[in-house]
Parts: sequence; structure tokens; C-alpha cells
Amino acid sequence: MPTPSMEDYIEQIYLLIEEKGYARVSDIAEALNVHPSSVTKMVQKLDKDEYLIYEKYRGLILTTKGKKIGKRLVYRHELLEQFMRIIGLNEAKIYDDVEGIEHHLSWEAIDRIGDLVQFFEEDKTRIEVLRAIQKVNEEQNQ
Ligand SMILES: [Mn+2]
Repeated sequence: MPTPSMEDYIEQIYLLIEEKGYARVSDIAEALNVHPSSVTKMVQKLDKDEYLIYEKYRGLILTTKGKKIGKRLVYRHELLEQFMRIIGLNEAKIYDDVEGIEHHLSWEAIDRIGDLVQFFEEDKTRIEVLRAIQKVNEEQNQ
């Protein structure tokens, strides 16, 4: 099982490859706001654990195992953003809150949140009902 930090790297590498076709150490460093030497170190560890293949001058590619987990990590992040949006969290807080919790939920919890997101998406009036409750609660808190 990858650690939270390994998950962040695999997730970003997967996204970069999806968006640009490749993931350079400098791009990963920028995306994760870390020093390139930290990226090199982590990439070597991910290579050793068979999530990717890293060749110093040729760049890196995800293995089948790396792609599979990368895809799930990106899905998890997007699902949690969708969940935060549904529950009415302020847009400015969504990214950081998802980054804060995503590594600490079980896959079972992710699946159940998936059910809940589906419940709201299938009938948008459900979101309106939730907003009405929130409006009342907010007024009471003032
Ligand atoms: Mn994330």
C-alpha cells in the first residue's frame, strides 16, 4: 500500500501524463510544490515499488500497477470534490479540504460517498432540499 505522500505523487504523475503525455521531475515538483530533489528521491522509491519506471534522461512511465492506482486516486479526488460541492462547501475551500482528507478514508467509505453523490445527482431537487435546510441553519446561526 502506498503512503499518503506516495499517493500524492502517483496521483500527480497520472494527471500530468493524462494532460501532457509525459511527467517531468520539474513539472511534478511544481505541481506538488516541493523541491526537485525530493521528487527524484520519491520517484526512485516508486520505481523500486514498481509503480513506475524511471530512467534519468528518458523520463518516467507508469507501470500497469501505477496506472491502475493512479486512475483510482484521481477518481477519488474528483469524487470528493463533487461531494464537497454537493454538501455546499465554499468553492475556495474545496481543493484544500479534499487534499486534507483523501488519504485517510477507506475505499469502502469512498464507495459509500459515491452512492451519496449519485443520490443527489439523480434528482437535483434533492440538492435544493439540502440547500433549504442549510439556509434555515445559517439563519439560526446568525
Ligand atoms: Mn489529490
